[in-house]
Amino acid sequence: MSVNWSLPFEEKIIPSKYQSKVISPSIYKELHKIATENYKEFWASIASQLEWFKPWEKVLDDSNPPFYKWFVSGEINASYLAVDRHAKSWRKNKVAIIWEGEPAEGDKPKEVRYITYGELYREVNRVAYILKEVYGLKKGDAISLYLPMIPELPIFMLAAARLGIIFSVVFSGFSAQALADRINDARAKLLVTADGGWRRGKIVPLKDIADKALENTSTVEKVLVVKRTNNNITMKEGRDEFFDNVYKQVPLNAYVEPERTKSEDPLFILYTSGTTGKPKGIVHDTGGYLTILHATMNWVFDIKDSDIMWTTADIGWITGHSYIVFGPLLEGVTTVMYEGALDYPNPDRWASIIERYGVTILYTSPTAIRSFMKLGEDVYKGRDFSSVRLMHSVGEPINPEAFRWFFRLVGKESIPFGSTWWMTETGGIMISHLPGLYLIPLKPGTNGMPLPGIDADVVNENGNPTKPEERGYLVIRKPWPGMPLTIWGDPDRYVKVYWSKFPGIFYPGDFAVKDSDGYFWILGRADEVIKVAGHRLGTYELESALIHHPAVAEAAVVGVPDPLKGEVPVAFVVLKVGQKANEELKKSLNEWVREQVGPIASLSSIYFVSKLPKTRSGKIMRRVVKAVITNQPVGDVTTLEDEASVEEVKKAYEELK
Ligand code: 6R9
Repeated sequence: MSVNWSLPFEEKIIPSKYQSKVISPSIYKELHKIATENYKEFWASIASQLEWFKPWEKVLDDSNPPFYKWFVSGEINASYLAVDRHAKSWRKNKVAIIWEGEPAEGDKPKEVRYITYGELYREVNRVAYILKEVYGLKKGDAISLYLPMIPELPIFMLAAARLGIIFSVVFSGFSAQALADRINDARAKLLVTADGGWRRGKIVPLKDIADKALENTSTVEKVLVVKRTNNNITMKEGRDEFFDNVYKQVPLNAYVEPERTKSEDPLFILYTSGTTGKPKGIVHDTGGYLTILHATMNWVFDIKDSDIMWTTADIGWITGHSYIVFGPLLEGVTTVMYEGALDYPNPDRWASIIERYGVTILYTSPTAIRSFMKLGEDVYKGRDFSSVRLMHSVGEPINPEAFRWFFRLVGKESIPFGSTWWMTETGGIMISHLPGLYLIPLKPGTNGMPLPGIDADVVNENGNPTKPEERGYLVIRKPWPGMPLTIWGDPDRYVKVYWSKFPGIFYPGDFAVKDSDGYFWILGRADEVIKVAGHRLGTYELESALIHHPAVAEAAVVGVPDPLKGEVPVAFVVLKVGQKANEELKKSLNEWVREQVGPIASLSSIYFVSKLPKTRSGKIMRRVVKAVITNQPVGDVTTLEDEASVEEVKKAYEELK
């Protein structure tokens, strides 16, 4: 199948400021080949640049695939590497984290904190002291962190890592139910939350949501509450404690010895959406994860000691874990974090952040760029972007228009700007431009090429490599550092989801094409996962929420293209007999879903139908629903139970368009 994707496969741009780093795609391919053929040796050489307490005994244990273990028995500690090493060096007074709270109005935020490595060291140690001495937590225990974007979040992550306590950050836009599911699955003993968080001038009542979640959990013994918004909350005797009260009792110079965690010990669990209702707890190791971060911070971000790096994501997602917290701190640079929204209270808050802190490395998303673009260039007149020397995008495919616009506005068409492909499961960036190493020319919309040592390819249904410009599935053939250890508590599912479609090779679930120069273009998900404004959601999660509503009999949710958010979810709903289809019910269904899953799960439209396209065995054919509403050929429908259902979907959609 040869398809015209109307992508600018041929357009090549050489950023003038990185001219000396530019090499031709064919030379890069040779370098890539050598590293990838010798991937164990190659990754060992990268890992050896980190500081290990004890060297590994084996580079890769591949005796039980796909449960690979990297740098087996090597001893290393993520918190020691990200904090102690710098606090004990000349970087002691260097700023590790610049944090700004949500501004009330205007350009100047009320609250800004510059946390030096020396201070971070003290805070992380004091919090580790609390975890260890006050709550008696130890290596292998799990804790959940349900916090807004405040410095306590990275501090708790680093304190847990120091002790080998497995942390699970739950994005603060998730609902009580989603939080309860994640706490239960992780078997978390402690929950750390806040009274609330600021977003667009409103308080997100995190403690209230957490209280609701805790009604349905059994493992959490204690709750620590950080005061942020001072809203009224209820504290449960014997269970809840204000963080401040505990913290002030900890000796100022508390020191907690970092655990000699093993490379293959879990560092964290991060839940992500898949194709079934239950979120998957992706477990990351320690040594492999730090290795991929070290590699990508250098190759992809060309990181230097003088850099101010700003990743505009939320720490609740993998991008925040890797490139707000662990990546930048591992390299001893300054990382910027902000609370609230990029365009509140002023539409150009993001530009003001770049200017005020002199951001040099910018990592953002296509959705963010498109929302800036919508306002037109005048909004940014007079803004100084000259500090930015390199930028990348992540989270979803970037459309060439958005690429060109941002490249001109911020990049002055002279600095590297790529779209880095990776996912929660890969731990770090896998396909990208590598301005820190050698740079192949940019093409608007492409992802570039796989990193050295990353054996990615595009294959057809039979697992054979596709021809240039032919659509296929993205795969990764060889293990890499940063890959998951497993799905928490469900190793069979890990094998089934990622390693079974093409036996023995990793299947991420994305469609991709490779062009004739060998550049990769990731086109979007091949499964029932959608990216709404860069947030990963399973349509199945939304469906499960809908069918729990008393009025709903059946539901199908699919993602449809959206000019701003990339994709948005729309629902086709079959009501129970006797239920009235009206606007009021639509509203209540939407509220219901937001409540069940979280405010990020807003359905863009709801359509009522009397039947859904299903196979004869009763499975909803979302593929058919999606084809109908996106005006694509419906393809093979021989297994369809009732063809009239297709017409029904079409009619419902057309009528409301
Ligand atoms: C890092 C992150 C992973 C999914 C992935 C893919 C999409 C991410 C992309 C991209 C095209 C890019 N994706 N980066 N698609 N170009 N540069 O986003 O992780 O939330 O787990 O999502 O995001 O579809 O499969 P995660």
